[in-house]
Order: sequence, then C-alpha cells, then structure tokens
Amino acid sequence: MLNDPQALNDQYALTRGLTFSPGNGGLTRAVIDTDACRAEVYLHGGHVTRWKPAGHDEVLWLSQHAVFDGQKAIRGGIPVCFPWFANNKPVDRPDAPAHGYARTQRWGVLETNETDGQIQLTLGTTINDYALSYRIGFGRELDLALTVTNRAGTEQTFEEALHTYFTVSQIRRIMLTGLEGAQYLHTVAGANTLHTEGDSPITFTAETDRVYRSAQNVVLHDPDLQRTIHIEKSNSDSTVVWNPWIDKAKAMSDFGEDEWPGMVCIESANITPNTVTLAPGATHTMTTTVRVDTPA
Ligand code: TA6
Repeated sequence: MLNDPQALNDQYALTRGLTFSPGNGGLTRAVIDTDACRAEVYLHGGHVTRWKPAGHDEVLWLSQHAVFDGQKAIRGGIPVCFPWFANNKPVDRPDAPAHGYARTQRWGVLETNETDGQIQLTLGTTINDYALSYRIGFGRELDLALTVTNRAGTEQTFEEALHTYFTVSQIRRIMLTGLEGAQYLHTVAGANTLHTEGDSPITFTAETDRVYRSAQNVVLHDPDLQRTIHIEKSNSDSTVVWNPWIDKAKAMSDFGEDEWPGMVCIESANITPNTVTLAPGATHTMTTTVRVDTPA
C-alpha cells in the first residue's frame, strides 16, 4: 500500500488537478485543485478534510485542534465510522475504539481519474473480514460512495456512518429540514429515549445528539452564510445530527472550547436497528452527495 507522496504521484497523480503531498503532521494527503473545487483527503482514515466548491466558502468543518499523529481520528471533515457506530461494539471487545477501526486505519489508493472536470479518487482498506472501497468524486458537488464487501465465509452484520462535519455561521441560526415526522433516538447523556420529530424545521438550543431512523435527504439552511447545503443519500436508513454544545466541547481535547457554535454534524449512516447484513461475497454501497446552493 503506497504511502510515499512521490511514488503515489508517479502512479496516480492527474495533471488536471490531483497530486499527493505531505500534509499536517507529515501525513500523506491528496490535494485536489480544479476549476470546480479545492479539496484534501488524508490516507489516514480515508479522511476527507476539506471541500470548497468554486464560488462558495469551505463546506466542511475542521477543528483548529485536530490531531494529525497518524493514530487518532482527525477531528472534523468526514470520518468514516465502520464496522460499528459510537460504542455499539461487540460485547467481547470492550476496549475496541468508538466508531470502529476505519477512521484510524491507513487507506490505500486504488484508482484516480478525471471525468468532465470531476476528479475521482477511490481508496480502499480491509477491516477484519470486510473489504472497503470508497469512491470520492470532487467537483461542484461532493459525491461519496462507500462499498463494503463481505469476505467471510458466513454472513456478517455491520453499522456505518459518513460522520460529516459542516461549517455553519452560528449553530443557533441554522435550520435543518427533511427529517419531519422521523423517529429518532435521543442519546444526550445516555438518555436513549425514542421520539418523533415534529413538522417544523430542526433548530439548535442545546447539546443535540440524535440518531434518526430516516432514509430522507436533509437540507441545511444557513441564512447568515447565504447558503443551503443539500445532503442527498441512497442505501442509508439512518441520519445522525450532532452538536456537542459547551460542556461536551470542553471535554474533548481536540475540540476548541469556542468552536462548537460554528459546526454541525449531519451523518448518512446505517445504525441499529438499521444495521446491514451481508451474505458471503455480497456487497453494499451507501452513497451521499453534498450540493451547495445560494438561495434566491
Ligand atoms: O455522531 C455523534 C457521536 O456519536 C457523538 O455522540 C460524539 O461522540 C461524536 O459522535 C464524536 O465521537 P468521537 O469518538 O469522534 O469523539
């Protein structure tokens, strides 16, 4: 699995906008720079950290305190959570990491190409008896496709999430639509109580940590940034909405105490009870497309 930027450039660089170079902490990253967008992806965790479509501000949020040591998950961007979400780990692995192994594992480059101005980068890794292939399309939209293959001789069941951190003007001033009427698990402080979303847009006035049982697309309305972000998805029956607010932000060493008002997580996922079970050799692909509009 190539990690040296020069070797990666020799094999995978694209003259029209994709190169590899040492990034923060000396970690190898792909840098995308085209007329359509600028973006960055670290091989550590297969982690998209930046995506700035032409004509818009940066869409993804990255903590100023994110750690790039090649061990810890990078705080912000799009962490890949697999083969479980949060602490839904196997009971016989009490010390296993929250959100699984994918976000702290080294991923390799499988393919790069450019089509109609969109750069496509496909990364891959293996986790236990799973093979993961992650195709990312960088253009005026951000296209993510996470494909999981069961390489075991028996069926396997997993959870997954593209744990996307979005930059917002001010958490108290944004609204989410698309989850009206959806059932959700409220998990703040371990409450784990089931609720049903009302008919009004979702607004934020306190720590918010919800796993919606919904396959619906979500729209993030940010009037102060004069933008609307559309999060469209397929083969995803869960959506997580999270903002840590004051106390939880303080409790995280890689999250600035004053950063929480400027972000929200909206995560395309498959989380219990919407787990995915694959027969031997079977595959499952979850997709998410992020699109930014300037409302009329
Ligand atoms: O997606 C929401 C969540 O499960 C929160 O409960 C919070 O723990 C967040 O993920 C971040 O988790 P991390 O392990 O990256 O600190």
